[in-house]
Amino acid sequence: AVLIRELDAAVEQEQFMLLFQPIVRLSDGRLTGVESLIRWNHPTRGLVPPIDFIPVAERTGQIVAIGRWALRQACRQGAAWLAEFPGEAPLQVGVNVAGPQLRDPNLVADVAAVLAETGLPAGSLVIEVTETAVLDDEQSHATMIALRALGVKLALDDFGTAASSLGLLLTCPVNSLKLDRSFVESITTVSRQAAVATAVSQMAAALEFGSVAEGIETEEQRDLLRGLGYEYGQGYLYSRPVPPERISELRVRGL
Ligand code: G
Ligand code: G
Ligand code: MN
Ligand code: NA
Repeated sequence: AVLIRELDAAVEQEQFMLLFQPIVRLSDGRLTGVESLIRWNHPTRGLVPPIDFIPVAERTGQIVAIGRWALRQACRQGAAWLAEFPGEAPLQVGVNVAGPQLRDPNLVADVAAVLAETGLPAGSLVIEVTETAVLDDEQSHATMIALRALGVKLALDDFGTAASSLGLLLTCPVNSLKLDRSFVESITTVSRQAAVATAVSQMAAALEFGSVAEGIETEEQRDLLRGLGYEYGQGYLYSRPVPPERISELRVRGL
């Protein structure tokens, strides 16, 4: 297990790095955005995957400091791409924000400060929150409203996996839903998965949320999800999470 003081050292010494996974428009396969995904480059253990330290950091509260680093780094990178590809539609940059971060009273001020510091337009930042983080929590709701007021976009991540009620969608101020990859995994063979994916797509459209399908690994899954009306997609079919230079290369190649 990860030690708390190791994580403190990691924050202090900036032992983290961000990878970026492409998000594409399903109708034409164009790159429209990225999701930033943190990695911990531990001095002796090597690359530690998020599953081995994010849950710990959420329990200890260290996720707030880690998340602040990730937010700044992602916005810096987003601004760098803007400067690198001035004529093109700006990439949407997704940043995962965990429950304790959303409940941090400084989050909105931090986001505003980072946008001002990096020059990334607020509309290029997409904050990804989970159902669990926003459920039944007035403070989180107020925070999301304040983020929207800054012009930042919000996405409901891992949609369909938490014990959320559909009523959440009536009040949750998000711009888009990200269908969890567990519903995509067997979508071409398990008709019940396809039924759920269909219902989510129709509901997203009716409620005027954008829709993103996660975990697309095959062309069959892509074709099916595109047919169901999913606007955007993400998954190994397109690309694994990659270093920022690889995203630049994709842009150079006209994706
Ligand atoms: O990249 P990977 O599949 O290993 O990510 C696993 C999980 O770690 C993701 O579901 C994501 O929610 C979480 N995660 C990745 N990067 C960040 C980050 O920068 N901040 C937070 N809070 N969670 C992250
Ligand atoms: O929970 P969140 O959506 O933030 O997590 C994204 C995670 O999903 C990342 O860790 C990423 O590596 C992983 N991921 C992205 N695309 C695929 C995929 O096509 N298949 C699988 N199995 N995992 C994926
Ligand atoms: Mn995510
Ligand atoms: Na997800």
